[in-house]
Amino acid sequence: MILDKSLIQQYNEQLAATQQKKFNFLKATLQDEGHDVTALLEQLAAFQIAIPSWALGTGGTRFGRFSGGGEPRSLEEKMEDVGLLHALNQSSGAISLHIPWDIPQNATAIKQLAASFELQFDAVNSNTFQDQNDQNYSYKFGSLSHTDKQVRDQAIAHNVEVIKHGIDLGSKALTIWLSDGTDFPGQQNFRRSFQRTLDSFQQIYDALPEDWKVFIEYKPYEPHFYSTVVADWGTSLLFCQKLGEKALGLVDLGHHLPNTNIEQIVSRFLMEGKLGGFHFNDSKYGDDDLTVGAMQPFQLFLIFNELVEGMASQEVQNPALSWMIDASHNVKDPLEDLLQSIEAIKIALAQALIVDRKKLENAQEQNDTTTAQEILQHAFRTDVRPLLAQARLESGAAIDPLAFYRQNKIRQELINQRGVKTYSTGL
Ligand code: PSV
Ligand code: MN
Ligand code: MN
Repeated sequence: MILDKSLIQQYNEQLAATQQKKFNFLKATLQDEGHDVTALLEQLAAFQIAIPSWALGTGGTRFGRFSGGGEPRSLEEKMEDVGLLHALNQSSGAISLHIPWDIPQNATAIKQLAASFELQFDAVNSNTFQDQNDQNYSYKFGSLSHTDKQVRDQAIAHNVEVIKHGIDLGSKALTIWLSDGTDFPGQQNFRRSFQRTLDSFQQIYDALPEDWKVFIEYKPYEPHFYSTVVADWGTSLLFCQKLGEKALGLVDLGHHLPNTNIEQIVSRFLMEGKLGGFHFNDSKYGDDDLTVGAMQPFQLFLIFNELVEGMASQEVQNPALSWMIDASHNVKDPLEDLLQSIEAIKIALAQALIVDRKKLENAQEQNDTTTAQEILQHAFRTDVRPLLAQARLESGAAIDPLAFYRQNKIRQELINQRGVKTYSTGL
């Protein structure tokens, strides 16, 4: 479905007066506090968050999938959905593919389609956590860490093939999430598993083009419940440091044990210049893959607070980051869910951008804990939504993308085109 941009314009005209009123008030408040509102609007408009191809359908649990209807049936339709999101908010200008769920049969045609939706290709993702019908060896007992060299070689070859697909599409990074691990004490030797994995990573690293990066994603448990080879940020960092400059850590917010201080992890990665990017989602218990900001918006703000502070600091030398959502579940329309996630990310970014850095640093130096806390909470409690809406309005997106989506019955339109019981590839 291709969105007629004049519909967005007409819609915005209806909301323009109310938006103006809300924005003027916020603008004046922020200016009084010393902020450059034009610069803020530019930063917000420029901020793009990639959409994973597997988030466009329902999913998110191992126990069943309940299609909401009109799910994309092919890579082309997945791109169409991301194009739709991008037209609605001008903030989702990239798609991240998972191979082999999304094998591009004709890279030139796929690239042309992407260009027609103004989309780029974000990191490509390999998959050695499932067996495919045509493969020779099983990943039941691991892939890149496997005891059998033939299995490791097969998994390495898959990653190299994923890099090739990425090169054809203009991607610049490979994300490896390695599910390898054990379920019972004694099942494997921790040190040897690490060393075998390092050797496999090294071979994949050596196949990276000059201008590429590899992101090493960590996760404490699931699918394995006793140990995971890349279980935490320390292990990810260790691999990255051993591999070299192109290897960077990837923080998936759901991949931490409850109450982990993720913002401090972000700060440590940045300090070492080893932060590659994010998989945004939210959770209450584990890797719940819920809508970003649905559970812990303050934590999200604190993460962005570290990012904004770190990336602006002369002391930090970290490459540009890759931003992505990694969320999917059964109960909401995936496109509505993604619109909510993008909004939550941008709210956190905007709030982090209006933290009074000088005052905060001063309060920290003076050990004035109350003032430091007040400064952060003041930013977090500021309703920045009119700023986001203004950035959208000025970039040709809908003032309220979710309301527009509902009002124009876009899901119904997708169901009419694709059918009621369609399932996209993914988990
Ligand atoms: C694993 O839980 C993960 O977060 C990895 O990023 C995968 O690539 C993705 O989910 C999809 O399964
Ligand atoms: Mn992830
Ligand atoms: Mn995950």
